Amino acid sequence: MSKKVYDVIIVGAGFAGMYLLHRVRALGLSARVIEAGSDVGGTWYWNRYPGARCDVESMQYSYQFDPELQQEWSWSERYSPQPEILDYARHVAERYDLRRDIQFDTRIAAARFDESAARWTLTAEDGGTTTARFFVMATGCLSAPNWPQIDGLSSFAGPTYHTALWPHEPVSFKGQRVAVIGTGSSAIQSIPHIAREADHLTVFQRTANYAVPAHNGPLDAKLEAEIKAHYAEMRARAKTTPGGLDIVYSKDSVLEATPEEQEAAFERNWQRGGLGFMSAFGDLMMDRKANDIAAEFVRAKIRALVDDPETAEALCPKNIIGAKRFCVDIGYFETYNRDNVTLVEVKGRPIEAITPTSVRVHGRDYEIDTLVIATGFDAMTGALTRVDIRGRNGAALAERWADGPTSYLGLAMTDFPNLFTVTGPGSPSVFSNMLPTIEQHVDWIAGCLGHAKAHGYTTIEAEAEAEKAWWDHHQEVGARGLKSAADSWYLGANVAGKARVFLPYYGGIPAYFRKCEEVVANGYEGFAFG
Ligand code: N01
Repeated sequence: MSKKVYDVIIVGAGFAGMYLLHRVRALGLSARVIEAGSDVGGTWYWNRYPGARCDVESMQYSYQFDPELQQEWSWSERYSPQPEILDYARHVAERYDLRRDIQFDTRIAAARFDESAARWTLTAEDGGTTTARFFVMATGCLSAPNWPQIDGLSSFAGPTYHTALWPHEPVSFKGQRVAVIGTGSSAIQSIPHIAREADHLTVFQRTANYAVPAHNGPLDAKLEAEIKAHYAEMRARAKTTPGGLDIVYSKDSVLEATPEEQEAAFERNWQRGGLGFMSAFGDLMMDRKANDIAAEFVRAKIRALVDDPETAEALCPKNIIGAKRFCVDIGYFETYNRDNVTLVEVKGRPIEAITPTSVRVHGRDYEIDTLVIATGFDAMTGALTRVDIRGRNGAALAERWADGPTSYLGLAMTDFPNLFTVTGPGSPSVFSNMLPTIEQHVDWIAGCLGHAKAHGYTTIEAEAEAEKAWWDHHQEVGARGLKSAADSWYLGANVAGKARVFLPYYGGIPAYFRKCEEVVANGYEGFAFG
């Protein structure tokens, strides 16, 4: 019996893979989704550390492709906790009967393009193969965990947990001495929870981070009803902002405002809470002096929240505010007022080693029972380069990207025909509200597949010139202002040996969406069909 050849293979059953499956089915195409986890949900399936929740408000972090789905689902809190988002993903899988086309517990190791047949064959780690005309990597921007390179890490005798690979069984810290390495978003969310449970918590901080309070709480029923009555308008407004969030971005200059006006605008945003803090003025990411004013406002808040002046000073970030990913917290800074929490700075004096029972810094052993690694991800490219993807003439994606990726719109790459990426490098992705951005990419890819079907094309490929022009533009935009001035994962700076290249597109949602629409209106400009 000959093996089935699908029209489309989709790797990943997170929000991107699930919606794409729904869209390609509607085109009458056959599809198979292959997922490494045992269930749908992607990032919300894997990142289940204590305190994990979305930094984007619930009413904005959901699908909008189906108004009925949008109306029938209710969130319980202003910012949804991970278990509720996972329930939502499962609900979507049931509601659209997606599971029958998803193969779980299968991690793809390699993909080969057969030029003569114009097909991709994917090989899983267990040796199983799947073949299709088109292949979409819907593997997420933050899904390849980054482990720190610290001597002796594997020698630690107690349990070691990575925030991005958290066990499905409950983890108890009761009676334990716990270490957390890292102070990014995942650590900032989990540290208050771990501190409440553990005997003692030691946090190893390399770079202090800016965080603004979430002011989380039960979702206001009146607000929910109001948004639901005008959902489409809110979604449309969000698409006019750089980050795809329904937030009013001021164009005013902080440098032209009086100290009282500055204070009032920052205080308003601090009290509102969440990711929109930097919307207070228009020049905060353009000018170092302007940026310093916002940074100093947050530092003053940290000094007021933390009792011990030395700890408070250590928790005050000294770098550019907003260059690294902004954090949203629930009681993070106050956690350092607890007697059972110690902050150890490791900037300029890195962790020397992990021994079977301790973390060693500057000759001192901090004895611990449990180790929590919160060191983030090989962002944007890791999930793509960890699969051995070979396109035309055996071109290897990982080799092609050794000095940094290139891509046309974060959607497709020259020499890799019929391969699409959802929210790939060169698209706004992590600079925006991910769910609407995912929907835009999926809609674009589905439209392109529909176009190929209608015209009987068997290959689609990004043209080298179009890819280069987009990438040059993307790098030029990324270099504007202050965003590229810090060693962030946006530039690959958090992974040893990774090329330093600006990864997400910084030109904003409106410009990017417009460009994607123009490409279609101009007959898929920059793509070759065969
Ligand atoms: O990872 P990170 P994350 N020794 O890379 C430190 C998204 N997210 O998992 O800054 C000591 O931000 C490192 O220090 P430094 C969100 O987009 C979303 O927290 O490199 N420390 C840093 O402090 C976020 O940005 C939500 O000097 C070491 C930390 O580890 C992204 O995921 C929730 C070290 C890593 O921070 C990643 O966040 C959570 C070493 N050897 C996350 N190596 C939502 O709400 C690294 N570090 C949707």
